[in-house]
Amino acid sequence: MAENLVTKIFKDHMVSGSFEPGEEVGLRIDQTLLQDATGTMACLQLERMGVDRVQVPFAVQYVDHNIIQLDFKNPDDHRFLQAFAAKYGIHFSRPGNGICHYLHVERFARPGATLIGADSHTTSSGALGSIAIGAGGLDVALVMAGEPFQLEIPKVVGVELTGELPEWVTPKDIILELLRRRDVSGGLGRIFEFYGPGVETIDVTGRTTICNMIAELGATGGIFPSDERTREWLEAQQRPDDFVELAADEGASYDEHEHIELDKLEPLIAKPHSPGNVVPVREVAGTKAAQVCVGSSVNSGFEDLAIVAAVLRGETVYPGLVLTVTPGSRQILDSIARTGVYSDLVLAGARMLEPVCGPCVGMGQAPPSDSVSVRTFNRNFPGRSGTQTDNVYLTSPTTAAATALRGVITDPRELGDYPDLPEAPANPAVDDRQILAPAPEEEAEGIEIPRGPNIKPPPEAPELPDSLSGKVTIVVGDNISTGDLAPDGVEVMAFRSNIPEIAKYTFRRFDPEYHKKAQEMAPGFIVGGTNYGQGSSREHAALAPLHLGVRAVIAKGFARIHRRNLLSQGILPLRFADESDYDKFEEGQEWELPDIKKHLQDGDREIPARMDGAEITLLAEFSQRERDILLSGGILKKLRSGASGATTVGQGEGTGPEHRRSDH
Ligand code: MIC
Repeated sequence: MAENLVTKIFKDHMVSGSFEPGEEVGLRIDQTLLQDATGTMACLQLERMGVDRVQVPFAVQYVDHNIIQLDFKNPDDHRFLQAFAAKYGIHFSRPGNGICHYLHVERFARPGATLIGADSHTTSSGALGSIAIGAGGLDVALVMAGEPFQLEIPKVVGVELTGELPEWVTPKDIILELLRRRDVSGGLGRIFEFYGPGVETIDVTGRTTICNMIAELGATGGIFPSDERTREWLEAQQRPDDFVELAADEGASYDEHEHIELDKLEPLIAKPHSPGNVVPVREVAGTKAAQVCVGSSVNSGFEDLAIVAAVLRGETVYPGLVLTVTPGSRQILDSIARTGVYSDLVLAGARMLEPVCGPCVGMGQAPPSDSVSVRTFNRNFPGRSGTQTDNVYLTSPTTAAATALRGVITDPRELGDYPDLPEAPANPAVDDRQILAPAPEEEAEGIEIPRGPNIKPPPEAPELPDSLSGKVTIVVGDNISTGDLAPDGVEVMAFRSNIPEIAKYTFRRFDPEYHKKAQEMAPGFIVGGTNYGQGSSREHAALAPLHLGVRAVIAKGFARIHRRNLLSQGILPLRFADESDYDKFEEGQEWELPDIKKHLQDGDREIPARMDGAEITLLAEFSQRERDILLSGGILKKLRSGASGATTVGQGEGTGPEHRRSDH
């Protein structure tokens, strides 16, 4: 039967389960990725698993998020991670070398491979035909320890691209169009596979933009076929041997369809405060902007920066506005320097930042109070920029450039003729000297791992009692992001290695004293609306509530990665059987989950919850494996109790020759 690309790669990597929609399968993973803001917790948990070296064919640790180094905390983390990587067999990309997603697409992603990364935008590597999925640190650690990655077979959405993008309209507008159609949870449980004649018109940089922001749909991933554009890219990256042509079979079917006529697209923009709040740029044109930021983990490729430079060549950034530009990697920085893009930007007044995630996660460059900031980034959740009263719009580099020039949000088509762009250097400076190989196994034992005073062991859940009573610590609304649970920004993210400290910022946007209240009420419950825990993969959004005594989250619906993080840490993610029961919950009430242990053991899908004589039904929608994890009090406890968190199939088994490589 004709198969789509996702099905082919899944089948090639499945080590357990069967390929039925909704079935949980184990996937053999070829590569893992960590970044510094999620890496320390992942490493500390890997250490607890008792493995000496990673058991995955290729693992890499990037340092790109926590890089402001206000004091000892960030550099202590970097030092810890470098030593840990050397000892455990992980490649280490030094700070300043680039943003993990760009570097991975440049140097390591390859067609047909599977990649699990502790960052929601790991999906970027789908641009090169990988199945690339974001996960929490503990789940990535589990894969590094040699376990397959467990997930439900996703639905595959076939996105047919036809025609060609008009001038000034960019791949960013394609992903914004999908967000306009489906909003921030319209991709839940789905992988988006792009096909059709329009695909060849999108280069790898553009594909990276689309696959990066697939995460904003709540999707598991996005994938492009591996074609001539892929070959060109891999050849330029001096990795021709990684090329293999991959596409869906002729006539392959998909679970759902989208059709985007590229020539009919127009410049789009997501208004505050959600990436799904998309409208045509012309609808908000004229809005005064105080800041424009180009770059971050999306839209910081050569082509993205070249168009901004071309628009600004010989001009100056509007006086009432500040422009920042971030290249995605050292290689891109070198390319823009060699082609004059860098100097055009500098001369126009852009503030050039180093190749790190930077302002995208509130690492500096916060906008002024109550102002509008127009960014080519991927998220605009409230306060993420570092300014609590921010108004962040997300858009393409062309709209950003036009806005930087005029000082108000501007449809780039108003600028007239599309400028000539410099060609990207045919052979970018491929230089892996900033990626350190791990120490050889025989030297690893002797490596000491330095732990600064801010690096604290992660908490673990207590055992699940027979019946669980908990106080409602807070009732929150729909689309709560993990940024509300573990905020972005220099101040809070410096505590990514210190759960007791980061827990003090939990829900600070709603109640700065939440952490004290939750601790007094413990054991506690959180009550949420739909798409609870959207956004980032940060497991701190589960670890911090765990530290504060939260034992269950009851919500109308969960974002994929956060639900998994709660579960892996032994916190119950439960859904309302009847969503109107949400209204019955108030802060301070005490609810009981009677016989919860027995219900989980018996595999019950519906469980009761009681309060003062009232009873409602909650849904315990767990696989057997997930029930076992919850009954044990989280993955780490389950591992220690002898049973693996997943199947017992070793990582190396079933590795086809075409995917077995000694380096990656
Ligand atoms: C993000 O874009 O939200 C982040 C910062 O990259 C996160 C990772 C983190 O919180 O460290 C993500 O996307 O998972």
